[in-house]
Amino acid sequence: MRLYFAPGACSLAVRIALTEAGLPFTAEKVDLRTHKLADGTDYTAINPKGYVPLLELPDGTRLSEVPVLLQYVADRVPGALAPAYGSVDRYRVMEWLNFIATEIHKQAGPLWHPTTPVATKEAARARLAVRFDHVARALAAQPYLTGTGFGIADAYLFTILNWAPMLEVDLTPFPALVAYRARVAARPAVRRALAAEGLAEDEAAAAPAA
Ligand SMILES: N[C@@H](CCC(=O)N[C@@H](CS)C(=O)NCC(=O)O)C(=O)O
Repeated sequence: MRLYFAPGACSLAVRIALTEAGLPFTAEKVDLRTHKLADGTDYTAINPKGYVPLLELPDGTRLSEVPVLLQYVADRVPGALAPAYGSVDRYRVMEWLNFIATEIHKQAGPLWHPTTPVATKEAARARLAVRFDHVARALAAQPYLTGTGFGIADAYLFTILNWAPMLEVDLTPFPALVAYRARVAARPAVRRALAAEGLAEDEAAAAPAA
């Protein structure tokens, strides 16, 4: 498999899942400012959407969208990172993936852009705080989103939480989230994934991630 990524962007979630699963893959860095690969190849010819992540399967099939790629990876190693497809527990994972994608990841979008008005940024931070409160309540009762075991929803949430310092989003009102971020960052596979993208454990994203 080949993962198209930008350091610290949401593609990190897929790298974490691949690394946790112990699956072999190569990684191709995309410059999100120019939408080119290191050799000058036009990335939009590979992924017309222009954004990362993209996962190229061994047969050349190309898949995109973080929640889909995470589930593809999880299903390569049944039971390790997500419950079986079709089970209620799996729908719970999908519920979290959708929540993270639409209510957290995309709510953070305006915070990446220097041209976003201050009032719009403050409104986005306030909306994020409401969503973080929901997540923090779940994590106050258990170490990971769906219970005692790390899963693909955690790979995604951790990746987005890692942007907090860069986006000037204050997590300190949510001690359960601060503890969770440290807990996930300490996992050996997560440390390897961060190191592979040149990120220290507490370093925020280096790439625009709208
Ligand atoms: N819906 C997409 C969103 C992906 C996305 O927002 N990617 C950002 C990085 S986190 C990106 O590549 N932005 C640059 C661009 O849109 O050109 C997914 O789930 O994969």
